Amino acid sequence: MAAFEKVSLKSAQYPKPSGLSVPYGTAGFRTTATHLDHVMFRTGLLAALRSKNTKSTIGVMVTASHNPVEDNGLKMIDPMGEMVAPAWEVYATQLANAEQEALCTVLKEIIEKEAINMSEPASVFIGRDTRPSSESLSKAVIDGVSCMGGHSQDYGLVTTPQLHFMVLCRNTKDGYGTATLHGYYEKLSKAFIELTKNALNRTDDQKRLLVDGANGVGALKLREMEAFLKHELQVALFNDGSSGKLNHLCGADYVKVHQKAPQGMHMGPGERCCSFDGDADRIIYYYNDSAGRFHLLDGDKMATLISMSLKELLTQAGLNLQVAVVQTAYANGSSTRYLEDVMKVTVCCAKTGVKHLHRTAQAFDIGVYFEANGHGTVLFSKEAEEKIRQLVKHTNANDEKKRVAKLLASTIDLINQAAGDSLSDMLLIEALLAIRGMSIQEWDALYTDLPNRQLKVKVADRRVIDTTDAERRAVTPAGLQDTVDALVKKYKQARAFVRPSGTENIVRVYAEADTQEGADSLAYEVSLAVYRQAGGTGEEPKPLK
Ligand code: G16
Repeated sequence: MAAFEKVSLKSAQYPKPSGLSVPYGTAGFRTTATHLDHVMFRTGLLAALRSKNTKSTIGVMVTASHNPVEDNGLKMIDPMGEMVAPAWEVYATQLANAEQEALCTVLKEIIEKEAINMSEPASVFIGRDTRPSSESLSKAVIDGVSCMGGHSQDYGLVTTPQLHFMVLCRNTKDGYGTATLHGYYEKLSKAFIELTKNALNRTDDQKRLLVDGANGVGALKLREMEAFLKHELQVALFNDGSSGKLNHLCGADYVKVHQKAPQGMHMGPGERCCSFDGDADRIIYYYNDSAGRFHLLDGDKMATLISMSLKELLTQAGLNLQVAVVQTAYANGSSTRYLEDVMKVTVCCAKTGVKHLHRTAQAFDIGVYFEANGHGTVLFSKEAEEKIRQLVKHTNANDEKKRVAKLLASTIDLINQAAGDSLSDMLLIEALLAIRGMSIQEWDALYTDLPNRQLKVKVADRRVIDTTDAERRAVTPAGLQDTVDALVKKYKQARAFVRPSGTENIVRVYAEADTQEGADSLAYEVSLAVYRQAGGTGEEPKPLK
């Protein structure tokens, strides 16, 4: 077959470094950029196969998101804009790690197993972040697609969720949107302006938002979108990439993990601020109070505000639809208690990784899913969306119910249901706060987070840690969970867990307790246990100062 000859020839340009093995992790492949040429080329091959297999357009986003600028990676996007199906993650890993001579055999095995009709056309959308390595790596993906006789559309610099949006638009017949950047900005901005019309007497101060662009692609795209927002949001943009380094001392991950403001942000007391991550699929809010104390409003707080607002609107509209919230083990204990006990919302816990949360959220009329790190969105079932849109059109419904149904319909239009999206989530939070006439301080006061701490531990092989119960308990190495359990008992209102990261070569430790000293000390003690019982390397963890 001509395609395989081409693959053999072309793959020589993208040789696999011998002995190198890269897994498809929490959100795709991710490692040092210089190790990725062959992975990109081979994923291009696979994306073309997935396209033939699903008779749909597939996406490949070249990014390493929150990782340092030296890293890179990619995320594969399935037809409905969601993360690629688990079976194809396995194929991606097999293909990426096949030795050069075995490449065509592995390809043929996948084709056979999935009964792929090779005469089908293939279409792949490609995007990339602002890393210096991203452009050439995306060319390798395009080469892979073309070897399989596929057609690529290269969107160039886009945020990850923008590419998810393009893929979803292309594959839906019912007009989810137009698969262009213009279509994306127009859809979101129109919905945002519709919603904020309901917020009367908004002052310029209330419209002002300070944004940390993580020196990444999100900053560029926010600048492009501003013109569409018609001054309904007045953005002061910091870390826009013009001088600083991507994700360095800034961005959503830095702010969340270090629980402090990013560098280069000039925050006045009480000013509403937010940070994107490197590919703009996460967002974190925060402010300094008048005493200069830093307050973080993370994914849990966003899920709370969004689900609370949706529940109230549904009640006002007289619509009986179930709202559920999906979290992960990182969700602050206070948020789960507030959602369950005060708001009476169904709460589910999924494994880390948006792909897991997304699937869990699909089971509900309205599934609000957020990781504490700020990655999340809202999914509306077809039936839920239909009920809302019908009420808007319903001639006999009373005016107030119709007005509320319109608010809900605009909310649906504002949300990027394909993926967590910094731009879309930011506009949603801004619109909800405006409509509710709620300040960031009032939002923050809904509940008080339990003090918590996240740490990273370096080990020789992070795969020695295996977990269960949505990653809340370690099954291996033997004895580690017993140690964690014993440590947790020493502290009040405490909880801790360990899990191997799927994006960085480390083990993550999370601890919470009734005081910050307690959370810090528990996190340190658990880190030490990981270091000692799971093959730690480098320096032993030290107590936090
Ligand atoms: C990715 C995933 C997130 C996950 C994060 C950290 O985020 O999309 O779902 O929470 O990695 O994962 P881990 O703890 O396994 O390293 P991003 O924004 O880096 O793509």
